[in-house]
Amino acid sequence: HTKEVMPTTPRSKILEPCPETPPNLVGPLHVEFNSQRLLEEVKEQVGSPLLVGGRYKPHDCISQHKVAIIIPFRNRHEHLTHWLHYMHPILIRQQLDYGVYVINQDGEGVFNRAKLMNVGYIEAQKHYDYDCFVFSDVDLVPLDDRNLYRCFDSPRHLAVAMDKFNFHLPYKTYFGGVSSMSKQQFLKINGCPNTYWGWGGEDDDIYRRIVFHGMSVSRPDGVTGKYKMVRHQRDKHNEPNPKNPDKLKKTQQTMDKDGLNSLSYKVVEVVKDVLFTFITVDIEAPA
Ligand code: BGN
Repeated sequence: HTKEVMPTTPRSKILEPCPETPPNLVGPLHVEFNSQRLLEEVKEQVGSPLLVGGRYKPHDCISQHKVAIIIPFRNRHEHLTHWLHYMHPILIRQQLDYGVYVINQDGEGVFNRAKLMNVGYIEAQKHYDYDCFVFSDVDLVPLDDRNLYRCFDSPRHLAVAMDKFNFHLPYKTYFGGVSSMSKQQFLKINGCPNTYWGWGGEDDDIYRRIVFHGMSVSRPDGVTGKYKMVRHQRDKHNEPNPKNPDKLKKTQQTMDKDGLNSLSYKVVEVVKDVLFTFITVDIEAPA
């Protein structure tokens, strides 16, 4: 009496690299910010594929893109909930090996978006060996999932057709909203400036750093690059700073001493949620 031998399916198959073009993208997306969303509901709806800290990697292929998504943040929890609701499914379809880092400016001092971007770049690397950094405003969601949240041969500007600018670039050198840079590209430009307090100009400074270091900016086309912005009132403690336009004239002289190599801050708290890692930082803001 011989035992029947069943053919066995291997438990751990050797994984192949994910394809260059993700196969499950759907193209144009429906996005609306009118409904109230609760973080708990979003967790139930999109949280199950994620690892704690807002981390994910595909299970059926090896992702070619280790991406930290960095969100400069303060007091915009409703926007963050919308962002998470829409972005996690998109990033999963894009087959990224990614993590979401919300960099929360502690206190009520003047806001500094670009310094928070530098902090995100440094802090994310304490969690994983990221090779690509996508910097996104919390109120921007792409209207097409073919707009890839990964890095390219040149620094990339992703938010090229925002609804608030009538689905056009407001000007040719605009670099605001959502952008990506590889580790190598970000190091080359010494990161972002730390000295743009309040609203305006920091994105233009980053654009200039890129150009002054001999690189160009890549972009998706105007259809793929459409974005919807959550409508909101101007934030407190983030007024347009009249000093910023003058600073822009000096980018070339200041960029190699104002940036990653002069960054100083203190981590106040790190909280890992299912949908994101929330890092509160003291960036020594003026009152
Ligand atoms: C520009 C701002 C950008 C902002 C865009 C779009 C400045 C520098 C002064 C010359 N630049 O005017 O930071 O992203 O508008 O709102 O303020």
